Amino acid sequence: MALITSKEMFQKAYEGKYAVGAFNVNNMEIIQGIMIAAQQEKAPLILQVSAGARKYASPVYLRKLVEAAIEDTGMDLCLHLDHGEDFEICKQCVDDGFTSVMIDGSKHPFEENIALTKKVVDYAHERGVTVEAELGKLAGIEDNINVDEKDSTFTDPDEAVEFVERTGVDSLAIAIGTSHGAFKFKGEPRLDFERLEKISRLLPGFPLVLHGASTVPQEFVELNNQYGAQIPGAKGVPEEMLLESTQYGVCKINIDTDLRLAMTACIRQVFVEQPAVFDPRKYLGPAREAIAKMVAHKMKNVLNCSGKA
Ligand code: PH4
Ligand code: ZN
Repeated sequence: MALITSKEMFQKAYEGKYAVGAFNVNNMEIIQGIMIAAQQEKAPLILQVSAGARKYASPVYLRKLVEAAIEDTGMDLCLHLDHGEDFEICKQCVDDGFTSVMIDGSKHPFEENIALTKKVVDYAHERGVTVEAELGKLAGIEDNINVDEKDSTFTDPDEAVEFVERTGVDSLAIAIGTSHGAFKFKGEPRLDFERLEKISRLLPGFPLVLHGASTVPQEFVELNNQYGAQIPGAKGVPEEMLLESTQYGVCKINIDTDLRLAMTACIRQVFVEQPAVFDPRKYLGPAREAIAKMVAHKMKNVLNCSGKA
């Protein structure tokens, strides 16, 4: 039982044509819910901490909770920094014992993104830590988007090859139409599979990453709205599209919004149906159970990674 890098996980996922779920964690109940599912499904697992989560909880708490999860379950897992925006935060996480970091230089011009990513790769690899980078800008495919707009936003396949070669990065987050949050598509959900297919063909054996990959389960959107939330029209990536992406080198699928939706829906339900309850365990407990059930469903039916740990 230990913290492990993503290296071997991704090799196996690539060959087996499945994806490892990378779940964002912000507190104990979220971690526990995910661990229940991963244990039950015997699934490989990445727990990821964003810069915002790290700031909210203070760097030490989430790391210690993840250590507790490993000790409690005896499972191996990868602890990953999500969207590190500069060298400093990546360095801190490497020094703190994270086994994987993301340097997100996607907002910088190509050459600057390469230089920043390479600096992080050099530091992390010397210390046995794997690195994810990002190329392209996450955005949904609007109905009226034209080819030029798509080319300026989404990941360019030839640039992806050059980027990987020049940085030595271990995995690459690509933009093909997914986006963060609960409102991913105005019209019908669409991903640029042609682009994905080309990137994966040009980078054989190389693991790709999908950010913004929550499915936004309608049962939780409805439950939230039924109990007072105002999130009409929330829409995510259809499960079958995520499953299809695993056929084209996508080895890591990021999920955060779905955890938030499930947790909040359950808490809202308890607050409305049991107004006398004010013991946090009485509303965080059901939220943790809902997360466990939802994550197990994803591992089995969407990521196709049950039994692969
Ligand atoms: N992420 C999650 C980013 C969370 O600052 P923050 O803690 O809000 O950052 O990287 C994803 O790709 C999640 O995608 P999703 O929104 O579709 O779940
Ligand atoms: Zn992301």
